[in-house]
Amino acid sequence: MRTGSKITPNEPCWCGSGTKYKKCHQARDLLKELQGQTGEALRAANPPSAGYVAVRPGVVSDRRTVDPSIPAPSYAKTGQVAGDRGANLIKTPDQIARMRRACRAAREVLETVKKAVAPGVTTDQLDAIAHEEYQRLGGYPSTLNYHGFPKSLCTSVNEVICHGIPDSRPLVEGDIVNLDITIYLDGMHGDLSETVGVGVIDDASQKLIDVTREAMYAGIGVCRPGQRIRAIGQAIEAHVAPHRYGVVRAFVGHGIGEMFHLDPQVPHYDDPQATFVMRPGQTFTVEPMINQGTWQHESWKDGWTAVTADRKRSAQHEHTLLITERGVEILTLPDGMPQPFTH
Ligand code: EYL
Ligand code: CO
Ligand code: CO
Repeated sequence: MRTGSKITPNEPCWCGSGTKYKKCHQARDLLKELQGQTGEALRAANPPSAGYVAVRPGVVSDRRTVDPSIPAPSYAKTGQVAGDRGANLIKTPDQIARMRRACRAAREVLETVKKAVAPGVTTDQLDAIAHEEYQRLGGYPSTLNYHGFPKSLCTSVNEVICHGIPDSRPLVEGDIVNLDITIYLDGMHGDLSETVGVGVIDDASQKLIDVTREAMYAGIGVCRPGQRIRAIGQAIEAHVAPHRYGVVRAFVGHGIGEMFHLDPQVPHYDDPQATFVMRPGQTFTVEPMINQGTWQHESWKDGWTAVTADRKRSAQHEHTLLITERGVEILTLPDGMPQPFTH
């Protein structure tokens, strides 16, 4: 760790390499300094609304076990994710049938967890409810031990952008919380999330949630065979721009199937590199994270939780989609809700 006086560019680097500082660690140090200042400066110049209290990490309960009779993905034991992200992106009719069942079950789990959201309920209690519901439906909670992730859903409260770990923190009236559910069922993953209010929430938070949902549907609405993935981010940015919200860039949607994360990556901003072309039989998610302020994030020391750099609130909605001959079908809609787009 370096402290005190600055090194000049032509002095030997502090790391002991013997190389001049300018040829060694100077660029990385400058970047670090800049990034370190960004969040603090943003928060000082433009603080979150009065009455917003920062979310603090709570206590994470012991790992829950899954009934050994439930088929689990290979990482369930190891925490290591194996497989080829780019293999077999076009699903067969059998794979599509299994995707439908997984996505329908994921929706059921989400609806069950949503009903339990109330002031005083801890996010760990939501994890316990989700954990039981996945198993009742014959499924494995896909996030559990995925790259070592410790819980059965992600609960992202207020300024938490995504990958919030369920813990001992009770939900408070006025909070917003994203519930991100993924089930592994019939050999397929089905992934969806919604942000909901806890009790009565302020108008600014409700508007953030509504615009985020609309932005997700704007992105889904451009999906059809022959369309580039880039069009999704363009549509989302166009919808969000008038509200001057931040569109998160660090976390993206993803192909999904036998593996939780497959190609393509699905940016929610306009990325000229997103040249992948949609074809019938592909399945992927659209899951924009939209912030009241800056699009930039910081990570908690736990290594999972991503928060907004200015600590303003963030919302997210997610669906799993199937590209059809005629357009797009949403696989994670609630039971009986008509498809909003052609398919
Ligand atoms: C686990 C793994 C770092 C999820 C999604 C849970 C979190 C942080 C490594 C993407 C990536 C959910 O698609 C997702 N949600 O919709 N990692 C995820 N984890 C995790
Ligand atoms: Co998800
Ligand atoms: Co996802």
